[in-house]
Amino acid sequence: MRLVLLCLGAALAACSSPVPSGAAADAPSMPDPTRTPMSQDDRMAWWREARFGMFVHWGLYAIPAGTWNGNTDYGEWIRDSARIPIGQYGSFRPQWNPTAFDADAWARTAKAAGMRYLVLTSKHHDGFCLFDSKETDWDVMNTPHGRDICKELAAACARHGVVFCLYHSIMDWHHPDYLPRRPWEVATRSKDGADFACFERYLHAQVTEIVTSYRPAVLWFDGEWESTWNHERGTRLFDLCRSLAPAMLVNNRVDVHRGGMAGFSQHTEAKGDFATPEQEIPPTGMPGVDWESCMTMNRHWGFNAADAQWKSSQELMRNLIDIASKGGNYLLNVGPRADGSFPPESIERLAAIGAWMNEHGEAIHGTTASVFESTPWGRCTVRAGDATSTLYLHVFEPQKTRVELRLPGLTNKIRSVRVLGARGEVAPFVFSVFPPVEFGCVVELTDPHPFATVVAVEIEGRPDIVHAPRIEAESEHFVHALEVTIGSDSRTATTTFTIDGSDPLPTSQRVTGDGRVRIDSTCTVRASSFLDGELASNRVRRTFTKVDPIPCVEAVAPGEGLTVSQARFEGTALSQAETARPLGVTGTATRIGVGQQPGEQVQMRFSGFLNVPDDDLYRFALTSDDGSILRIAGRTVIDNDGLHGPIEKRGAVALQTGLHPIEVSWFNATGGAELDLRWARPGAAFAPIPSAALRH
Ligand code: FHN
Repeated sequence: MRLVLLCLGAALAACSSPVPSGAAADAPSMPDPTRTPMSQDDRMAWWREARFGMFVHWGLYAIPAGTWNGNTDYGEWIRDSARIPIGQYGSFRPQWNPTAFDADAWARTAKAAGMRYLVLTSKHHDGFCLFDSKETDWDVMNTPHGRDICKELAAACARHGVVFCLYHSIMDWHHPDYLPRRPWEVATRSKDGADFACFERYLHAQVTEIVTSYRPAVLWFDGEWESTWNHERGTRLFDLCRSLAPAMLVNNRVDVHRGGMAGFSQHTEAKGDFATPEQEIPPTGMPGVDWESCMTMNRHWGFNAADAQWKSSQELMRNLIDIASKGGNYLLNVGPRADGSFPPESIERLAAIGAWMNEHGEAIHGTTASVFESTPWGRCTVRAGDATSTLYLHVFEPQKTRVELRLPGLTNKIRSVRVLGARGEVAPFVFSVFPPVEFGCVVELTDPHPFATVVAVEIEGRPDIVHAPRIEAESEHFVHALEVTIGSDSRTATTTFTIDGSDPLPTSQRVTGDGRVRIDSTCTVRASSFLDGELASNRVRRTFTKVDPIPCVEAVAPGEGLTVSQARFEGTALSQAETARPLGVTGTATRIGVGQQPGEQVQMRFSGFLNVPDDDLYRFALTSDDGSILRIAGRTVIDNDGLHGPIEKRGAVALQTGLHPIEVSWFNATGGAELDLRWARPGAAFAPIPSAALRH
C-alpha cells in the first residue's frame, strides 16, 4: 500500500477561496417569470441556486387556531376534519382582521434566515383567497381587514430580495362546482347542478389573476389527488401556466403523478418542473430530478396554538444540510397566527438558522449533491467549477475534538483546506492513500458549531471520484442476448472487465465509449477501476442468466381484449380478498386502465390471454393508485399492492411465442385512481400493450 503524505502547509495559505469565506454569496438577481427561458436548466437555475425557501400556510383556519369543540389537534384542514358546515365556517370571514400583519417583517425574517424564496398559500383547500379576486367574494377584500395580502407580500419580497412564489390548491371545499363534496356534508350540501367544467374555468381564471397580478416565480399546486382531477386537466392547467409565464416554475402537483408523500413517480408524461416529497427526505435524493422537500416546524402547517412539538433548530438545520447534500431544496413552513404575526417558536428557530447561514451560507446556496457514497462524519455539498471546485464537509460533531475526515475515491489535487468561521484548525498535513484512492485530513474542532462545522476543501478542476464501476442491464435474465453497460464516472481512472470469471487486471479488456458489452450466454461480469496501474476501487460483479421461455398454452381466444370483473372492495390491499363483494363480469377491455370515473372502494380484475409474438424476455411496468398485481402464466410478475399514490413497479418474464394466461388485479380505496400497464422487449421503450395482443 502506498501512503503519500502531502505537506500542504505553504499551499494551504497560498490559495484564495473561490467564494467569500464566511459571508453568504450575494443573492442572485430576481427571476422574471414572464421571460422565455432558453432551456429547462435556464428556467431552474435560480431555484437550484436557492436551495432554501419559506412556506407560509395562512388563512381563516388560523382564527380557530386548531381548536374546535374541545379538540385541539386541527390545522388548516379544520373545516373538513372538524366537519364545520360551510355556513358556520363562513363566520370566520368577518373575523379576519390581522392587524399585526407586516409583509416587510415576513420578508426580512425569511431573508435573514437565508431563505431565498417564499411560497404563500394564495388559496388553500377551504377556498378562501388571500388576494383580491374578481371571481369570488370569498376573499380577503370582503373582510374588516380588506387588504390584498398577496399584493403586499409580493411587493415586500421584491424590496427585500426574496423571490415571491404562490401555493394554490386545486381542491376547493367552498366553490359550488367543485366535486367531490366532503363525504360528511353530501346530505347537507347537494352536488346537484355542480359542474366541474365550470369549476375548472374558475380555477383557470383565478390562476390567471394571481399570475398576472403578482408574477410569482413558482406556482405551487396542491390538492390534486381527488378523483375529479386527472392528467388531462393537469396538462391544461400546466399549459395555462406556461402560456402566462413561460419561466415560472410549476411543481408536479399540477398533475396526478405526485407518487404520494414520496413526492415523485416515474410516470413519463407527468407535468411539473420539480418533485415534492412532503415531511420526508428521499434517502438517496432523486438523481437527475429537481426536487424540494417541504416540512413543518412542529406538527401542523396551519397555526395550531396547542402544538408544542417543535423540532429543534439543530434538527431543522441538519435537514437543510442533508437535503442540500442530496441535491434538493428545503421548503420550511411557518404557520402565522390569526393576527398576522409569526409564532415566537418559529422566529427563534429561523434566527438560529439564519445565524448559521450567515457564517456558512456558501456551503448551501449554489451547491450541488455530494459526490461521495458515504460520509459517516456528516454530509458533503459541492460547489463545482471547471478550474476549481470546493467540497464542503459538514461535520456533525458538536464536541471539541479532533476528527479525521476521509473522502474515498477523490483523485483531484488539493489546493487548500480551511474551516469556515475559524471554528477549527486543519492539521499541517493531508494524505492520499492508494488503493483505494482516498483523501484524508485531520481537523481540530476548536469551536464546533452545534449544528455543523464546515471544512472547505478546494480542489483543482471538477470533482473526479473513483467509485466502484456500475454493471447495468435491463434484466438479469435473457432469452437470446443481453446488452450490459459497464460504467465508471471517473475521468482519470481506467476501468477493465472480464466475463470469464477471472478478476480484472489493469491489462484486462478496457471499458471504452458507452461501455456497452453484448453477452449471449450465462456469465458473470466482473469490473474494477485502476489508477496508475494500481487498483483504485472495490471489485464489482454481476451474473446474467440465459433462460428458456415459458411454454405457451393451447387455448382458443378469438375475442380481442380481456374480460373485466368488478367488486365492491373495502380493503387496503388486494390480499384482503375477503373484503370484496363481487359484482361479476362487467365487460371486456382492449386496454388495461380504469377509465374516467372508477369511483372509490372498488376492485377490478382483468383476465384472459397475452398473445406473445416471439420467444423473448418481456419487461412490464405497472403503475397504479392504489394497489395492483400482474400475474402471467400463473406467476406474480409485479406486486404493486397496497394503499399508495401513483407508483410504478417493474418486472420481467421469458415467454414463448403464443398465448399465456394473464391477470391484472387493481383496487382503489379513496382519492386518486390510476392503472397503467406497459411492456417492452429488450432494447425497446415501454409502450401500451396493443389490444390485439390481449385475448379472451
Ligand atoms: O393537504 C395539504 C396540506 O394541508 C398541506 O398544504 C400540505 C403541504 O404540502 N399539502 C397537502 C398534503 O399533501
